Amino acid sequence: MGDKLILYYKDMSPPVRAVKLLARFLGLDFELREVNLSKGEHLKESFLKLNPQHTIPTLLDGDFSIWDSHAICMYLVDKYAKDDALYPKDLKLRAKCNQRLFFDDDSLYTRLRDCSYTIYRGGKEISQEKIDRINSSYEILEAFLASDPFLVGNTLTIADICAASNVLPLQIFAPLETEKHRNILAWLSRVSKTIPFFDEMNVKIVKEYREMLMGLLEKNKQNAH
Ligand SMILES: N[C@@H](CCC(=O)N[C@@H](CS)C(=O)NCC(=O)O)C(=O)O
Repeated sequence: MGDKLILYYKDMSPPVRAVKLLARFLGLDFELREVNLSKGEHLKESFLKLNPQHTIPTLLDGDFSIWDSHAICMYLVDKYAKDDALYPKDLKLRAKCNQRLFFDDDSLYTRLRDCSYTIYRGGKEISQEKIDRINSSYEILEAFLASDPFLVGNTLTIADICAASNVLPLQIFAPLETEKHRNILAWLSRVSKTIPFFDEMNVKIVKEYREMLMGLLEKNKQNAH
C-alpha cells in the first residue's frame, strides 16, 4: 500500500461507523481526522475542496478523495480485500448488493436523518408520519430477509454492514418488535456474530447517540415554553 488512508470522521455518524467497521474487518489502518459538524468544520474551504458535498465519512487515498459510505465501502473492498466476498464481482450478485446499498441510503439512512435533523434543527417532536416511514422501511427489509440469512444470499456483504449500522440507531425512533420483525432481529444477531467487534463498535456509541438526541429533544421542548 502506498500513502496512508485518511478518514474524515465522527464516531456518532452511522455511515462513518459502517466504513470503520469494514476497514477493521479488512485489517486496514486509517489516519483518523475528526470533523466537528456542530462547529461547521465540514463547511471550511479546505474540507469542501476534498468533498463539495461536505459529508462524513470522506476518505482520502493518496490524492484520491471519495465520499459516501457506500461508495467508500465498494472502493475499499475492490481495492484492498483479498477476495470479492464482501462485494461480489458476479454480475447479478453485485447488482443485488448495489440495490441493497441504494435502499440503505435512500430509505434507511434518509429516514434516520429525517428524525435526527428534526431534533438538530430545534424540532420538539418526531411526527408519527416519520415513524410510520421507518416502519415501512422495516417491512421492506423484513421481506428482503425472508428467504436469505444476509441481504445478498448466504454470506455477509457490505450491504449488511451499511444497513446494520443504520438499523441500530433507527431503533431510537422506532423500536423493532419481536413478532413483527423476526427476520431483521435474527439478521442483526447474525451480523453481530459474524463480525466479532460489531457490538464493541456500536452498542456504546448508539447508546450515547440516543442520550444526546433525547437530551436535545427535551431541551427543544423546554425552549417552546
Ligand atoms: N449518504 C451519505 C450520508 C453522509 C451524511 O449525510 N453524513 C452526515 C453525518 S451522519 C453529514 O456529514 N452531515 C453534514 C452535512 O450533510 O452537511 C453516506 O452514506 O456517507
